[in-house]
Amino acid sequence: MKRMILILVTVALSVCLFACGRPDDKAETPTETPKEETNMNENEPTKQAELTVTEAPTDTPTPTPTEAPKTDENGMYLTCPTSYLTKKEGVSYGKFERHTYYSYYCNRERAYTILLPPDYTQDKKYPVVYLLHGIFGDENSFAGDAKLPILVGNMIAEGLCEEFILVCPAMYAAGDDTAQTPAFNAEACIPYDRFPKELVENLMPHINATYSVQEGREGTNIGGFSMGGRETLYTLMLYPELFKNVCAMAPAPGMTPAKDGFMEHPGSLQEDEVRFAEGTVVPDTIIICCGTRDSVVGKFPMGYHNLFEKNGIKHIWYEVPNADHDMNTQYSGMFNFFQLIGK
Ligand code: FER
Repeated sequence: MKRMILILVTVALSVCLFACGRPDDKAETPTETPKEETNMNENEPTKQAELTVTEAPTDTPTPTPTEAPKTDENGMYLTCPTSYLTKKEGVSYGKFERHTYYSYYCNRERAYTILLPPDYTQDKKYPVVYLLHGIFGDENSFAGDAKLPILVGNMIAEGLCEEFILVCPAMYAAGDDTAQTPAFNAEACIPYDRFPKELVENLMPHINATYSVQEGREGTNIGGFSMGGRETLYTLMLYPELFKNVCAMAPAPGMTPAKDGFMEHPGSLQEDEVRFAEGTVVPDTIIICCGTRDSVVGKFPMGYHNLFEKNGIKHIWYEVPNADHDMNTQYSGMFNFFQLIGK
């Protein structure tokens, strides 16, 4: 028996040492495409394992599972409580479906995935969240994350947000069938910058016509991660009056002129253009967040925050402690963002 316990303790210690002792290989800016670094298929187990779990020191009482997580002065949860990412008995969870719609802007069928509320019914009108993936991703990027329906299901079940429809488009809106070429150059960014128009003129009307949607600003929200965060901000600047809530998680550089280790960005807008004309109806809440040690977009998200502040765009900025360009940042952002839906 003793031997058994010894073996168990040794195995547990080894696992812990291995997990904790992984070299921090993301401390430097990658020189290649960030595909591997950024974990575009967000359900990769290693990233899930990196979710911050705050352990109580041994000399304090064990916290109850419902212990309130840390919020900042704006009420933002710095990390997503792990309990929301765990399946619970008695809670129903939705399943992503994949569908297509016709784009008159791109002259072809384009795909999206959609997560309907577990008890979806035509008798209700639901708010919609459009969620934009990272660079080189597609409509499957978020749908491939098994934890996302769990997060949404738990938040709805606990009354943290209203039931809503989550739509995950494919952003790369090339005007022809051009295959997506992994490249960091101005030309390869153009199809991403075509997405706001594609969303508003083609995808939104399709979603409104196909599902039981609370149409208009009150029911329309947009968020995204990295390249999706950048295009979220660009969509906000082009169509501020269309959205109730906006959340840019670790937004990539390039909406304004910038240069990083990947490329030089001419800027979809000049810094002076990042402002709203007086009287413009703007979203109730705009969140920008980023991990404190993001090794892909670095301090560019903070740069957007500074620019917004300088140009008088009201928003919330916060940093996710110890998070890289990873799921900690995304779940934290989504946890705060989704709480605004329907409120
Ligand atoms: C860049 C840095 C990061 C960039 C894009 C990214 C197009 C996107 C990263 C991601 O989506 O994870 O300079 O330019």
